[in-house]
Order: sequence, then C-alpha cells, then structure tokens
Amino acid sequence: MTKTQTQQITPELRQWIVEQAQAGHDPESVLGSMRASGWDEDVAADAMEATLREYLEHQAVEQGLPPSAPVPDPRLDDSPLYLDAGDRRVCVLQAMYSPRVVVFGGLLSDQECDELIALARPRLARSLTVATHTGGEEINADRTSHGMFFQRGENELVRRIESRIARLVNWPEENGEGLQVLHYGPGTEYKPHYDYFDPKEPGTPTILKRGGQRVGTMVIYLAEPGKGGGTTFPDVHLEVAPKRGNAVFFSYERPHPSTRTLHGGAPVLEGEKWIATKWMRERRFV
Ligand code: PD2
Ligand code: ZN
Repeated sequence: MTKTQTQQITPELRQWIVEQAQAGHDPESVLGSMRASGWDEDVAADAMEATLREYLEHQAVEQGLPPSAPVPDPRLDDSPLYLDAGDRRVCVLQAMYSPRVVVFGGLLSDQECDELIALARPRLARSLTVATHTGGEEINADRTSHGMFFQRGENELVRRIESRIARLVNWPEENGEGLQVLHYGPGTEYKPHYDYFDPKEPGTPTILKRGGQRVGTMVIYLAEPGKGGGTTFPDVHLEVAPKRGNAVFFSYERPHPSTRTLHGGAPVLEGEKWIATKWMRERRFV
C-alpha cells in the first residue's frame, strides 16, 4: 500500500481543519502544518477542500439557503489557453471563480453567427420571460429584445453548437433548453436578473418539472453593436464585451443571490446586438 492510501481523513482531522479556518489561518499555512506533520501534499489539499466545502454547505443550509447542486464547469485547473470543443478549439479569455464566469473567444465562426441569425430572423417575436407566479410565459418590460427558440437539435448548425457547448462545460446536451436567439435594436436592453427560478414564486414547482433548476448559462454574441450592449454582472462590477463569436458562461450552484450571478444586457447605444443563449438545467430538459 502506498503512503497516500494509508492516510485517513478522520472526523478529528476534519474538525481541526474547520477550526483552523475559523481562527482565520489561510489555506497555505494550514496545508503547511499538515505537510509538516507528515501528510502527503495532494491528500492534504483534497482533504482540506472537501472538508471546507462540506462545512460551508452545512452552514449555508443551516442559514436557510437552498441546498447546492452540481453545475456545468469548464476544466480550467491547469489554466489552459485553449479548450477542445470537439470540432473547434476555443480560447479561454477570462475566468473568474466567484461568481464562476468564463469568457470564451471564438466559440462560433463569423459564418456560423451569420447563418444562425439568418435562420432565426424570420421567426422573431417580442421576447417573453417565464412567469414565475404561474409557470407560463409573459411579455416583460425589463426585456425589450425580440427572440425565438430553436428546438434542441433542430438542425445541423444548432446540433453543432449544442455539442460544442456540452463539451466545453462538461454538461449533457440533453440538460440544455433549446437555443434562444435574441435581437436587440438601439435603446433595448435586458435589465439585471437571475437566470435561476426563484424558489419562493408559486409557479416555480411547475417549471422545475421539466428538468429541475437552471444551473448555468452560455450567452454567445452573434453580431456586435457599435456601442453598449455588454453583459453586466453588477455585484462584481464586471462587463463582458459583446464581441462576435465570443461567449460568456456562468454557473450558479443554488437559486440564491449569494451566487452573485445577477446579470443584465446593457442598453444598446448604437447599432444592433444579436445573441444566442443556452440555459442549462440540472437534469434532462423535457
Ligand atoms: O444579452 C445579454 O447580454 C443577456 C443578459 C442577461 C442575456 C441574458 N441575460 C440571458 O439570455 O439570460
Ligand atoms: Zn440572463
């Protein structure tokens, strides 16, 4: 048996790790103490991460927050410049941990952007949002764009894009809602909101029957406005530029503002903005 396999994470060790964190010791010094007393570095790091995650989850639920769920997540542990999206290499332009926000470069080619717009344009209607009090759909003054939904896998281009997204963020294609295309003219915007469904709204249980909560969003920019139209994350003062072919991904492990995933589409000041949005659910979306 190797040394690593013999090292047991006992309840006493867990408690000690939590106490160190509570006393304000930073992770590096806790790891240093563990190494000094004979712990293998990787085992110590894994033990610490798992223990603190479990502890924080317990605290969150105790304070009345909804429990957390697994979320889509690109593999960025070794800070790759590019990720393999199957039929295309996609650039990782920016990554933030809390909230989890990743900006991708070149998710779609210019031609794919144009093709998607051409397929969507004849089917546009004033955008609706899910009415959380009933579970139906309604026109919302906070969302002045026009949009349409493709069925999942509706055509070859949509299938290609869906497969790319699934691979990039390691989340099953079948958990995705249909790709939505939105068009914003000058002056239009999507006011800041959360993409998850508010558990307190009476219509939410009906919505959740189709695949559980939303846990991640990919917004792909298909056409650039001249000015304005960025995707904003007000809680962290972040604005993502709506550069054609690029995309912003973010995830939210519980339906709660503590995720800091409040976000909006800033008003388009000049020109037109087109995007495609893929919302991802916990389970198969039906
Ligand atoms: O158009 C955007 O940038 C935007 C902003 C906020 C899109 C969405 N939300 C969305 O589709 O959920
Ligand atoms: Zn949104």
